[in-house]
Amino acid sequence: PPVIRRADYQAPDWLVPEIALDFALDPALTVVKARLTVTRNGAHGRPLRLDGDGLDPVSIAVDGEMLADAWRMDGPVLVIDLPGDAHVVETEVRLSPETNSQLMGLYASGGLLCTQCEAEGFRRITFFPDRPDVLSRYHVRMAADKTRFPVLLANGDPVAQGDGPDGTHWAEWHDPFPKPCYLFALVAGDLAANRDHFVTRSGRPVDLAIWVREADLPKTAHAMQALKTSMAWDERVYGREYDLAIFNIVAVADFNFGAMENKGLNIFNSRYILADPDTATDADFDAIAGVVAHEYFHNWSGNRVTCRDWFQLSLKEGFTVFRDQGFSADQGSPAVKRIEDVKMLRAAQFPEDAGPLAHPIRPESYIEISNFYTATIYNKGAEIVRMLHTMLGAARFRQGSDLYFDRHDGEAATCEDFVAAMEDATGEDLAQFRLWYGQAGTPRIRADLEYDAPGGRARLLLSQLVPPTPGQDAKQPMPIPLRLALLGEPSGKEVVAEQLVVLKDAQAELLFEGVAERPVLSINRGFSAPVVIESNRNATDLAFLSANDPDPFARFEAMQQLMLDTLVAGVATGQVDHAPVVEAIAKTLADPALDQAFIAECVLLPSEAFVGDQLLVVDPDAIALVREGLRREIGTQLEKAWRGAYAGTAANHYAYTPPAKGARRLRTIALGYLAVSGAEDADDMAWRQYIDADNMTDRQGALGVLANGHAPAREKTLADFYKRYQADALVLDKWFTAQALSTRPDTVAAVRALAAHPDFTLANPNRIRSLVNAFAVNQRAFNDVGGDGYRFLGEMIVAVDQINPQTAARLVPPLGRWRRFEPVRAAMMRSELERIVAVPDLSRDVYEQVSKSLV
Ligand code: HT7
Ligand code: ZN
Repeated sequence: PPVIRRADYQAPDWLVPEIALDFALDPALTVVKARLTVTRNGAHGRPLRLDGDGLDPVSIAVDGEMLADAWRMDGPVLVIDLPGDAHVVETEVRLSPETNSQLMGLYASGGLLCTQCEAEGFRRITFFPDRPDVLSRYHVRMAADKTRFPVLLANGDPVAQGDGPDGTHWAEWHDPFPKPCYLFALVAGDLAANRDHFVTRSGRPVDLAIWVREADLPKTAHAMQALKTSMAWDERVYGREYDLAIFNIVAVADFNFGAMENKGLNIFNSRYILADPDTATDADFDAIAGVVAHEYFHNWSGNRVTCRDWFQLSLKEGFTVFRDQGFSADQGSPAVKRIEDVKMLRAAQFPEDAGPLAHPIRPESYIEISNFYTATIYNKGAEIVRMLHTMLGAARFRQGSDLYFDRHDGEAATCEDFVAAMEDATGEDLAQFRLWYGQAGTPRIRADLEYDAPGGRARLLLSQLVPPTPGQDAKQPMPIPLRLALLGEPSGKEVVAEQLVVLKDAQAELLFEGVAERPVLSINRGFSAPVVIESNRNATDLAFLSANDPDPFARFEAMQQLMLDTLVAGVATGQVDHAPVVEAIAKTLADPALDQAFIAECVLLPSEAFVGDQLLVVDPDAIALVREGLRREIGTQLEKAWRGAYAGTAANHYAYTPPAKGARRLRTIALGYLAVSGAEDADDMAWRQYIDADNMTDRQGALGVLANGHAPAREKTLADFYKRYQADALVLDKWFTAQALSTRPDTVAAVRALAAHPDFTLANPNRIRSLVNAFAVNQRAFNDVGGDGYRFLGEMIVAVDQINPQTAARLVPPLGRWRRFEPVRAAMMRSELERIVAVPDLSRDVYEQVSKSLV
């Protein structure tokens, strides 16, 4: 398959300032007529090339004349020779939404018809220059059966509607904002709306509606509240107002991603809209608010200012993730939110950056752009924007973002435009900072502190190394903003106050005078740079920081590092010194100044996968043995404290407030430690928690704990859960996931059996993710030494690829980590990849991921 390169970018040959679309909608056969006003862009003689994917032109006309022979197909592309500089081109195509299992373009989901166009789905709907730098004004007419599709929605504002022949009706929508075709959307279906209202700060009224199946209306209140809060937040923090009279959101059950920011008509995976306490966990509620905010914020960072080409994807996604992270931090505990975001980065992005699929946040090439909706583009992209924010400060960053939005409003921009706006608005020299956009790999920072007690001097030696990644052997030093301080031990006071040090060179030395007490280094506070820190801090230093660092992130981090050092040493030597970790956890649990949500984050051990990421050669059995051993010690030695925490977090009734959420999280963690300690009543406690729960968080927590064990309560709970929630697809997903994540040795067999369960289907991406993606992150089960986990995933990749290549391709990375594993597993993983790549008619999506993983 052809490779698309950033360096080959050329401005479009033809622009399309206006497009009128006419849809005769029917799930079996939809007729799409398009009328494009095209203008030649510059002086050239090249023909008009309109992208298509699976389209057959029924008719083509230019300036009202049917064309017989002045067009041709170049593969999927429609090529038309045009004599003048401006023409009207009309095409007609036929689609079959109900057989569109890829969920790109126009497709059917649960009786609805809906679209997904980002990145390149519009070419599956009509012939068009499907690239983000062609911006058009859209006028859309839809007609459909009135009984089956009483609601007809598209971007922008409704302008007319009426009844047609044979029980049909029609509606017309007009979007006054020029937009790239990836932001086009329509929805037709039998939907009900939760309606609300927002008045912008300049006094413009906006009608808000969240469209769902009638029965789901009671589950939309949280999303609506999140939408209104996001709208106000973007006005307050970024000065950005909404710009249309209507903002519609539609929830659909079958969706490849989380949601889509189509102008004025966001389409969501229903899991990021529907919530009530009985069916959604606290994490679900938080994710809903975060995704609703994310899509809303795209109205400026993505829609008003869009991307010039898909290499600039992080321009909108990294920036928008940074914006949604800020929003979520402001809704609850900023410290806990930061910890969650960093955990996510480490779980998803660090391994990507260290593996065969590593790429910079602005990639140089791709085969299939859908493969680049990655943790690197999104989450590392957000970290890079965050570093700008840290280095410039909030006020100057805001000057930069104001200039960026004003300068590029209505345009398709680049990452370079973003950095240039930050530079021009603030006068900061960001020349070296630009390296963050082009260099892949997670920098490793060495930070060693030396103390000369008699002289009262401390010396901090810093160095950085950006590791080689595919296609990038040698790297240049990047600017690394490190918020750091020195804490005096034992007083806990800052003997050197916090400062922002930007490490620009490969090495640097910092000297501190007048240090009267032994200093302990607190570094990368707030995770100010997305790097790995290695330092000469020992277990005593880390334990001290975990109890005293005033920066909450650094405090959490010290505990994580202490645990990690203990586990890594345990894997290497077979000897585990449990005491420092147990003691540090005991102190944290007993600290009355800490809130429960924060304690919960601190007392959890790093995942088995994250421990593996620290090792040169991963042996999952050795890691599991050492980690389980430490968990058991923590459970047993602190049994009384866990019982206290469990009792202290018992709620009388459900509330969705930060303290109540923190209590629920700590409660299930305490239950998990009691279970692993072998406490006799732990299974009963879990069953009681499950059956007495008035919310899904407690219920799912108990189910997760029981799913790991062999108690009779396990089967009883799984059966009860299934019976209660069988009819609710989003909750049934949790039932599949709980089993896929089990630490039991028979999990591979159980997962295989679940894949044959009548409720399992490859047609629904949520269901695939709930079982297969969940299983693939279960380090123990997936890497079962028999190799059947790898075989199962390989079979799934091949099967899903026939139906939905994007979803299949997202299953590949766990196998792509083969080089990191011990030789027996590495060979089995590699041969699974080889088996997949040999399958005939593989999609571009899977081919790219598998072939790159084998190199
Ligand atoms: N911008 C949206 C990306 C998206 C997407 C990408 C590939 C295939 C399907 C998709 N659905 C949505 C989502 C976002 O980042 O807001
Ligand atoms: Zn996004």
